[in-house]
Amino acid sequence: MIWNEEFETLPREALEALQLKRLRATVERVYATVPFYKKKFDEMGIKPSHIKTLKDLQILPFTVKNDLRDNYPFGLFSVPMEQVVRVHASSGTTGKNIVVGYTKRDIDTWAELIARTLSCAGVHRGDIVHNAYGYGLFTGGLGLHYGAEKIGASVIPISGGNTKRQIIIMQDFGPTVITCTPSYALHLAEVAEEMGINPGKDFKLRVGCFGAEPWSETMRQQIEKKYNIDAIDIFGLSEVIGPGVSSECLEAKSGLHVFEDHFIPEIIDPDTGKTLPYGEKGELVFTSITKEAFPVIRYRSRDISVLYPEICKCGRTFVRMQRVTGRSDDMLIIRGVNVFPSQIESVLMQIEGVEPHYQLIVDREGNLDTLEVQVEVNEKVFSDEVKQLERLEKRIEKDIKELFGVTCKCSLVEPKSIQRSEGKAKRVIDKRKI
Ligand code: DLL
Repeated sequence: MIWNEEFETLPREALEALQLKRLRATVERVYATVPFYKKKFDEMGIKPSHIKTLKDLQILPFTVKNDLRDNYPFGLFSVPMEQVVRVHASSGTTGKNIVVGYTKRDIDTWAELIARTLSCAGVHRGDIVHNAYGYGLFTGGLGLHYGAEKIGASVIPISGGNTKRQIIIMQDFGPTVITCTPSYALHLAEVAEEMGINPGKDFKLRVGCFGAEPWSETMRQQIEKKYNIDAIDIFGLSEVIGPGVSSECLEAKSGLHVFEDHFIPEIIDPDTGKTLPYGEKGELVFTSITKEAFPVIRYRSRDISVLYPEICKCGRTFVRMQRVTGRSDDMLIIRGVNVFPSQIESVLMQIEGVEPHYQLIVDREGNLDTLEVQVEVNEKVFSDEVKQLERLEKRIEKDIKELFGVTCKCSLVEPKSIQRSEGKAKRVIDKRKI
């Protein structure tokens, strides 16, 4: 089912003409209203009038996560705050969040994009959507919410957590659609089974839209089998809009359609920054071409994928991206929360007696991610009583939870016990098999 036939099936030529018109308007807009872009363009001798074809996008500079941090909180907004009706935030590379904003029209655009996403999965009016993405600063909960309402579905805004209650509600309210991270879906199924409930028989679910973290074909099969549903991959990132950047379709389940009338995707070589042709693997870069409050020019997502242009059997003409297989930076996604090792480090380094030698061990127990923070302490602290050390561990766990919302186990270890590296320190040991 296609939500917006007019745009989602545009012939390539017409689509490209529309993209160029919108791109030029966006470039003019950021040059005129965002000092960061004006300065960057001026330094490179670029004027908005230089954008004459879509290929000219490649002369524009990249935008990276640090640019958002440097302009924290509202420095990259392209409209005065009076026109910003919503803000969301996501994790930056250090302790500070990065902040994004939306005008009323942006919120409408976003709802349209989620309506398309849900329609890709065959969701329609009359469906009941159990939305277990987190509500709040994270874009998942509210993002899905507005789009589900737009198509006329009934939304259960359950948010994340409180798993047993979620299961009771799923039994009683009979949702036909579930939206959450894929790992949480598996966890929910496991808890349901422990409660004597068979997720494949006792729920009315028909389909699920899963994203916000990497997952594999194997996980798809597990989810589909356990719940007896179709599992659809949905993708997005806060900096670009949130969920609603691309989605798989139910017909093909083969690659995610990028909503190209709103975002222009590129694949680049993460080392050289060179744009790569369709079919080659590299880092996804997005330029927004309709956003008002927070337009982004060539935003480097750090997500690794491939773009392929073959027209899909569902009839959508948009280019597809392969499911995201990894990242070109060290960002971890732990239970749906984005975490950089540098953020954890900034917490550790504020504590007296803690040494700058640490390791993050990420694993999956059952279907839930676990994080262990192993950190060295100096001789003096290490010779303290066990109770003292335990107190310090608890404090670090609490600080990390409060600052980033991630539950972890902290283990203080003996001085010089963490393996030293000769080159780049190996901070992360990711044992998850997804
Ligand atoms: O995770 C937006 C979202 C919410 C997408 C709900 C889908 C569903 P951020 O918190 O800014 O936004 O995190 C964005 O999450 O750069 C990817 O690394 C990862 N990611 C998102 N969707 C997928 C997916 C939301 N389907 C970062 N597969 C992105 C793999 C994903 N990784």
